Amino acid sequence: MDTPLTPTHCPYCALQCGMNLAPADGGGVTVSERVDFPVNRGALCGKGRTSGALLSPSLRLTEPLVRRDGILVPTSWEDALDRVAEGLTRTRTEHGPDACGVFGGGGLTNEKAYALGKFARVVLGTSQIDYNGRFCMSSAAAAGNKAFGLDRGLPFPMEDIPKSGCVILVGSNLAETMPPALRYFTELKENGGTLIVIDPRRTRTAEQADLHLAPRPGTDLALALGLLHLVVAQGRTDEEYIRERTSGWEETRAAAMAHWPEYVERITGVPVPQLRDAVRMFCEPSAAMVLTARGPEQQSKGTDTVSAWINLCLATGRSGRPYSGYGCLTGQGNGQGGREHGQKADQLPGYRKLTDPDARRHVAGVWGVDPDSLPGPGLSAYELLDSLGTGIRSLLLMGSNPVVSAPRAAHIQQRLESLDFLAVADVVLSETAALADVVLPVTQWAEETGTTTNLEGRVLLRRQAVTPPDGVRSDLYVLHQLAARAGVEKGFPVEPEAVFEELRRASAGGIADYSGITYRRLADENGVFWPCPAPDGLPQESDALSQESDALSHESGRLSQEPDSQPQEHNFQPQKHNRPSQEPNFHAPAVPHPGSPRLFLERFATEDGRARFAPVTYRPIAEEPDAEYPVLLTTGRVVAQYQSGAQTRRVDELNAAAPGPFVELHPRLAARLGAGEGDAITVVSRRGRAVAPARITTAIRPDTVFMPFHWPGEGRANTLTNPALDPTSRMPEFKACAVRLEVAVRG
Ligand SMILES: Nc1nc2c(c(=O)[nH]1)N[C@H]1C(S)=C(S)[C@@H](COP(=O)(O)OP(=O)(O)OC[C@H]3O[C@@H](n4cnc5c(=O)[nH]c(N)nc54)[C@H](O)[C@@H]3O)O[C@H]1N2
Ligand SMILES: Nc1nc2c(c(=O)[nH]1)N[C@H]1C(S)=C(S)[C@@H](COP(=O)(O)OP(=O)(O)OC[C@H]3O[C@@H](n4cnc5c(=O)[nH]c(N)nc54)[C@H](O)[C@@H]3O)O[C@H]1N2
Ligand code: SF4
Ligand SMILES: [Mo]
Repeated sequence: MDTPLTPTHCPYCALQCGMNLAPADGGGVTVSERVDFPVNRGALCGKGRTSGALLSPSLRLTEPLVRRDGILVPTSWEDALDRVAEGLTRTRTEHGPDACGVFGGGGLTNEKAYALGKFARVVLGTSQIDYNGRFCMSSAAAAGNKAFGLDRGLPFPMEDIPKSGCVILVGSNLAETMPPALRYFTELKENGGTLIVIDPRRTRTAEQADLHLAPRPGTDLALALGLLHLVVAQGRTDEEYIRERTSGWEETRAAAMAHWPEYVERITGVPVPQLRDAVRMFCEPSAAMVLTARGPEQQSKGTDTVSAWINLCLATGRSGRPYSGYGCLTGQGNGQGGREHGQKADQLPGYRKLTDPDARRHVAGVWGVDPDSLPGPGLSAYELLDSLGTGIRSLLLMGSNPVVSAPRAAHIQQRLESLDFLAVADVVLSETAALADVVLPVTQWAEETGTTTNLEGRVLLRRQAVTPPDGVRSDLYVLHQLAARAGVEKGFPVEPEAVFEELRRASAGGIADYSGITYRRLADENGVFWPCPAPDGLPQESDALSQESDALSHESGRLSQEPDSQPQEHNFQPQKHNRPSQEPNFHAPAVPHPGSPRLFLERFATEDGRARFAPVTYRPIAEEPDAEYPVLLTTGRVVAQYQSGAQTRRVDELNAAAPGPFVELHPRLAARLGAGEGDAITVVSRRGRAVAPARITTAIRPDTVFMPFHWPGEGRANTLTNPALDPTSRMPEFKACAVRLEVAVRG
């Protein structure tokens, strides 16, 4: 007999690889290949293949925990939820709503991210909500919004990559961070295109490159400006495109011309001939792309750095043309959708601005509250965590493990410990959950249904494949119960599809418009790209939902307002489709919008339809090496561990492949220190010290060391990192800080 297969998507990264799940003998699931999903066509990395392991009740949380006499002990759901409600209510009463904080995650489904943002604003009435995506792609988002009027990581599907003529990958090690995506770059080369990789390390990705540039960490801004200088000097700009489709060129050109190649070589360490080779390879083909990831983005000037790469694409006429343009490789499972629906400090669903009166009116209408009751923007992720125990006294945390992943982590751990009350919803007892007063064990991926939006902007349906263990409830249930305890009986449905139906209405007319997307379509069409407006305005409300929203009551008194019946004007036109007209047709049933795989082909999402240059200039990292701290530390990932490791450190096969932290360093640096392979190296920064074994390799610059950040304890890389923030995106400088090295113990 055939085993029933559930087609779904991986719980981990933003590629959201398709996979099939079948119930396994003795519980859990068997993961198998799912070839009908185009992004990975069946291929999975080791994390995806082993993702079923974490369903085992022996590895995950199966009952709520509360702290008694300093120790976490099992309790009932009623008791756990009562305590969370009490903790939050007490803080709210004693210190006001803004003393309650909420911290979310880019791994949460769209439904959860939406409900969490609504919970913060409507139930807690707090402005203090942000999420770990701030540590991820916020710099690229800020630069993309500025230049294009819209932030969708990739404005084209991955399948366009092999059809390009040249791709520059800036600070992405996708051979380790999204292994199945490497295929697109292999195909690019097979088709005669070229690959340039920019990384201080000769990574597995860099090994695939036709040209590898290895700049000093934190100097990508100078590098991009130097390339633009050469583009101008060599007369390789696309003047017609600049005239027709952009604004702000003159100032930007002038700024770039101050960055002479020789000056750029001095800053970056990349020889001028390599800069010239890169310009030639990028400019000669008729189509070319720049894709950035965390390398250039996780810097205290990440936004300007991404702007400089966008400038290069605009000056050469690349963006908004077939198989060309700028894209950001988003990281977390729902890194894209998680940044669109309101768990960000400054944001309402549909990628709306919290400060925009029309946006407030629209969303308040859907929520059935007074627009004036919605708080304003709050603190960014690091600033929020930094204010714990002082400004913020109680925190509800869902989908992040900042004890391991936040910069200056020892300080953040202290801040978490100084809270009056901490509640953590998680699948496992993460290092952060271990500090909580109440731990809520929630359902994960294969145990529930929900949508995610992958790095291409493709909205996907993740389906439930197994029944969760008895003691476990969903994040949506948690929010529903907490809202009810605060007197908000309606508006927080437990059913994911009901939340999605409301999200459709809340996003309607916004930038990230999901109103034309339904669960049915997602199942039938294998994903739909946003924006996807409903063809005849707002979607039909389901009966259940209209009751939900109409009856929404609020602690501070019932504030009723009819939901907006008019969709807002789109501020841009999705490109033309080869489907029938999208004009409303009052005689025939409206034709569904096909979704928008490719953006900007006709115009950009700015008011005038033009892309905006940004006249950025170089500035150094926040903490340059000096006599006391002479070496640069950069941080990142290895293929077998995911993020803070809360999930993957529990999987045997992955631990065998990547058992612990290490310090990667060049033989010349090792020789200066007198360190041998495997020797314990103490790495000291102004924030603290960490110890890990030496891994000696010529694949890294001699002035730089690299540590992965997946582990807690003495090898925690984030004990060292610098929380210097980008002024626009508030992204911390994970990718460069000054350290000194000592040999701790001979191995
Ligand atoms: N195995 C695995 N896969 C993952 C994840 C994981 O934790 N583990 N996390 C997911 C998430 S959330 C994300 S955000 C993505 C991240 O995906 P990537 O961005 O590919 O990952 P990182 O390793 O953080 O950084 C990429 C590269 O940047 C380089 N780099 C360091 N400093 C600089 C610099 O100053 N300039 C440049 N140009 N490069 C620099 C590093 O050497 C590294 O090779 O991966 C996703 N996939
Ligand atoms: N030094 C350094 N630090 C970094 C980075 C770096 O490159 N260098 N990268 C940064 C980046 S890009 C990122 S994205 C962050 C990520 O760092 P974190 O925010 O810590 O990410 P995760 O480890 O994925 O944590 C997710 C937690 O949520 C839990 N979880 C999973 N699914 C669910 C769910 O559905 N509901 C709930 N309630 N919980 C769930 C997991 O078990 C885990 O404990 O780290 C950042 N930190
Ligand atoms: S590449 Fe990402 S989405 Fe694909 S299997 Fe690996 S972790 Fe999962
Ligand atoms: Mo990330």
